[in-house]
Amino acid sequence: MPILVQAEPSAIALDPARTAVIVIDMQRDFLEPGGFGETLGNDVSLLAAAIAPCRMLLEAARAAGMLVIHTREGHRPDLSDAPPAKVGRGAPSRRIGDPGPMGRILIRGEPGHDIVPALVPLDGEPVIDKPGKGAFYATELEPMLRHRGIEALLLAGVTTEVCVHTTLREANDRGFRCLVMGDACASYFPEFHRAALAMVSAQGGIFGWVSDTTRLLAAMG
Ligand code: C5J
Repeated sequence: MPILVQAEPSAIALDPARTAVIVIDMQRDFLEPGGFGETLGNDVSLLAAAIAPCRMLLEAARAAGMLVIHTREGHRPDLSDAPPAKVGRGAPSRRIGDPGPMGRILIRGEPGHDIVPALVPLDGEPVIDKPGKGAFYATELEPMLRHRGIEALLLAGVTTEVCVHTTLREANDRGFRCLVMGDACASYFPEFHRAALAMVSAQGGIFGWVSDTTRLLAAMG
């Protein structure tokens, strides 16, 4: 049964059976002290605002039987999938692969790579491990969506202007309709968060639609 979600720039009709929720990179490495985000000089506490809305989104999606997918940004322990340009840039306090208080920074299998406890995936929910910012690059996400007949995506997670936006742009070019859940996204830079959301719905929805969990839940009844 289709639902109509109020959004910018206009309401969007969604068929829950053909819509997937993608929760992007809600990992300890980005949200907790001692991880990748903090090594870059960020105040990681700013991302906590997205946790409760992501949880509401997950609960609503699961209750409606929607496909839920989680992503994690990170690299193989031998760094063979980590571009030297990514590992070497900037002047972080610790580089990707260096030891830190939550294990090696941004490395698969380390505690920092885990999704935060409040949003742990349920058994059976796919988790996409991605080496890049976009969830489509070098992953099996696209066939996973196509095999299930998915045509629309609800996007949430961190950070709004980096991994959420990169995934949104990749999805948009692949023909998926994208609805960004604004309150379920967050950035270390509140002004980037606002601008990133505005970019989605500007020009009649150049990349898609923007809404929030309050309006989604109202639509889902
Ligand atoms: C970043 C991400 N910000 N998940 N990654 O490096 O947005």
